Amino acid sequence: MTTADYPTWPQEFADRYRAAGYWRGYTFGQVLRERADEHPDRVAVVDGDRRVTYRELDVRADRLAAGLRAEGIGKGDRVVVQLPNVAEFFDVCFALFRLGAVPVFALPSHRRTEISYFCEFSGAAAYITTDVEAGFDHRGLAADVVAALPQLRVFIAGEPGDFRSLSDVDADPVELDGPDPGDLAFLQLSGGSTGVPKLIPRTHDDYIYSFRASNEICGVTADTVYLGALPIAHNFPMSSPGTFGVLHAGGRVVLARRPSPDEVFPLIERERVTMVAAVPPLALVWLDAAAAGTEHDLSSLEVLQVGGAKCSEEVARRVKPVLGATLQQVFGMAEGLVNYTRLDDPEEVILTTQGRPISPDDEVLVVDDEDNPVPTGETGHLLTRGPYTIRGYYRAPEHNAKAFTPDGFYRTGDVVRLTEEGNLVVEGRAKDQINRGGEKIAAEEVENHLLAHPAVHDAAVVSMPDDYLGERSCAFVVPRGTPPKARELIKFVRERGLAAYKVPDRVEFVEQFPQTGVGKVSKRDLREAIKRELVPELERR
Ligand code: OOB
Repeated sequence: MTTADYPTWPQEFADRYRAAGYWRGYTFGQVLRERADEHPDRVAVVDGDRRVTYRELDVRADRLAAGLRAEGIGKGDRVVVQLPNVAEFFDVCFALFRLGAVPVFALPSHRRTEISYFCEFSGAAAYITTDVEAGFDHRGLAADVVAALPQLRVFIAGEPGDFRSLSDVDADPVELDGPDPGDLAFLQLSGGSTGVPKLIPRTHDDYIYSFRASNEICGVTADTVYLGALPIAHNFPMSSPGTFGVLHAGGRVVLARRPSPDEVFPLIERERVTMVAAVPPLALVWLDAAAAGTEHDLSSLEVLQVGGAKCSEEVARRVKPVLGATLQQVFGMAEGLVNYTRLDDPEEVILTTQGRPISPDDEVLVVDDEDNPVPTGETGHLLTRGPYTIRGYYRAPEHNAKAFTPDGFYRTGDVVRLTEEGNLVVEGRAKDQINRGGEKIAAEEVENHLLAHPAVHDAAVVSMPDDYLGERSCAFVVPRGTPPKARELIKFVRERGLAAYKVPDRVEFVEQFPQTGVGKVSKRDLREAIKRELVPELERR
């Protein structure tokens, strides 16, 4: 693998980040070895009745790495990983990290279209997935994907069948020519605003820094018991400080298969969980369930992190009284920059802002449409650059030219305001994306799928307000001839093999789209139109 696949930090920045002690020159594989040597018998991961110690995880990672190598997977190879919240996720991650192979972290909700694209675009050597999860047969998905990509190796974390079971991939550890700390560790997915999801290249050095520094901010130590309730392959529960931060600190990761209170509350009680991360709608469900009265003792919970989408002040205010935990707002992105409210911030800061960056070297600019800085306190576009923010996406030079400024700032697409004390408040979004309760939908991606229907002349997907998720998606469609049934279009999109959260929540037929002054579709007018239509519906409830 060469860095020709993605732009990286200019030498002077890399030197500065090393000199400042952010990039410390060690890899994920080494982190696990050190923790296992320090306290081999401590429990690292709890998955149902399984308790995996640091030594067991370390040994399994070595054996799996050797086994995968014997299967022909080596340094620099991409491997699409789609696993639910199971202990094997960590075996796979650390095995691949030690090999220097590069996981591409898909989410369990991704379907044929997304998985095929990740495999194809990254040129993946293998796809590691599960058997049946949440009622969905991932083996069938794997069969579909491999039919078009016959060279792809498939491994299943679960019962064997047509494919090799991961548990059979096992060999005596061998000496490995592992990765360098500056090498690509894995590819994360961007929420995206374009036709296809972009892949985010993260290195060992930069990513390890992000969660080691997060640990300090979030008070993570060897005594932390972290509950993974969101899908653990997502950047938020992975590294803010997430499961990786907690393993770095020698703490304990507890996995929840589902995020509902009936699964999460008993786990908090049984494992004495101290910290958990949620998206706002999930936090709301937990708050409502706890407020309605629960037989479970949740008193061990010290910190509830809420992020991925804006947490309303109303929800924020309930956290302490209802759960007894401190709220931490987290405003981050898989491309890098993560902001936290600090645990000892004044209450108003915790309740009304999305916090401030991790690093003294995170550069944050708030600019107008011409990239000129706006006065403090005014709203503008957030640009950022720093020791754990990428300088470009993987294999996407054309997109990079737009998504980054010439001097390497990432255009986040978020519209923010900076308070006098230096905290960020997210005010909106300029990118063409819907944030459906933390799940990101690139409008263009869904529009392309709608346009594939013969009765669709044009399509524009926008957000519409929703009490529970914050936003849902609405597809405006200009039909070709007689409009199809909305139901039929929705079914059509679903059957194209798209993750369910991307399927439009509503379809509206129109004769033509409102236009902006320069003749582009005015999504702002479309958002207003659907909002107006929803007002009476919301009032009726
Ligand atoms: C996290 O990462 P992504 O990559 O799924 O999404 C990033 C985008 C941000 O650019 C912003 O638009 C939105 O999600 N967002 C928030 C937010 N946190 C993320 N918008 C408002 N308030 C917040 N607190 O979502 C992510 C990654 C790491 C940590 C936390 C979240």
